[in-house]
Amino acid sequence: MHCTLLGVPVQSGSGRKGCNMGPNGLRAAGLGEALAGLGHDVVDLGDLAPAPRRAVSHPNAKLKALGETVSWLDALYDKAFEISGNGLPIFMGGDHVMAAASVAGVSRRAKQQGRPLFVLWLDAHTDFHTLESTESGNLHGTPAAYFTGRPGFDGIFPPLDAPVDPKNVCMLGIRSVDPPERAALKESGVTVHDMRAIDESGIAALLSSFLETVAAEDGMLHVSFDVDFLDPAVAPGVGTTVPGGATFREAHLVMEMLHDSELVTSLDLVELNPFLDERGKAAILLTDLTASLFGRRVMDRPTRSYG
Ligand code: EXY
Ligand code: MN
Ligand code: MN
Ligand code: MN
Repeated sequence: MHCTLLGVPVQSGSGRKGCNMGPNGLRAAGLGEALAGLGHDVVDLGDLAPAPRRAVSHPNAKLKALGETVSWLDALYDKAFEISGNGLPIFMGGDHVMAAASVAGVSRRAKQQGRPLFVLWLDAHTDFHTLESTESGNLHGTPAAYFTGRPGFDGIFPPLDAPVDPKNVCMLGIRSVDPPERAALKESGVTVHDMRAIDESGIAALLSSFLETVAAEDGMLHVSFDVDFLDPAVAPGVGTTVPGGATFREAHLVMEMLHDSELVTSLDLVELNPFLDERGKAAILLTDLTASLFGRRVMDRPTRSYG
């Protein structure tokens, strides 16, 4: 596999500092070396720079750092489309607002290839706020609303050439949803598996069923991995910890199953905040999880065909 690493050191969407060190945290934890050690062809493009600022404004006065954040999205949207044409891009965040542009860019690529894009959203949060509904004003709470084509982003976020069908989005690990997000999700067609669903059904059954659909429709699959999907006990290096998250083994199982499915075509690793981490604990776990997605295993297993 040809893997392209791209650092996206945006932190303005999170309302706090430290996520801009995320790409270097992953490099220090040995992400590139881990993938190369598994036999992959790895290129690290270094860090993206934001595009020149556009004049943008919105009536919601709570929005934080709109202009700065949009300049990152403008740059990443084009870059994501470009690099998704050659191998598997890994977008190293940076806060989760960057998924607005990484997903929109790879969705444009999927449209060009005549295939549907599916998104697996691994997160404590649904990030389904519009620019109107966000209470915190932190734009990392909005990307899933944007790329599924919810209204109100026009002329502010990059033009969305290929909205992702909400029915193609599966959210896993959810345990913090704001009331306006809950109401909008109910109408949307997005599949939301909260932690209770994981407790009751087991994470493997929920993921298998989604992968069946991706394969049956010959979809491309983008995985957006927010560090706060994980329980804070195993991954303290994130600004938005929510107790009761995925365990070390649940997370590895997800990544191992994704590997065996051979369906993943792009990946975000977001919200790592090395300033809040404990001796690289979250950075190392995120690196090890990514290695599982790219084929690290205890014992050999056959790939599994879905669909
Ligand atoms: N729903 C909350 C808000 O809108 O502020 C929390 C969003 C956290 C987003 C993190 C990255 O996943
Ligand atoms: Mn190459
Ligand atoms: Mn998130
Ligand atoms: Mn989150």
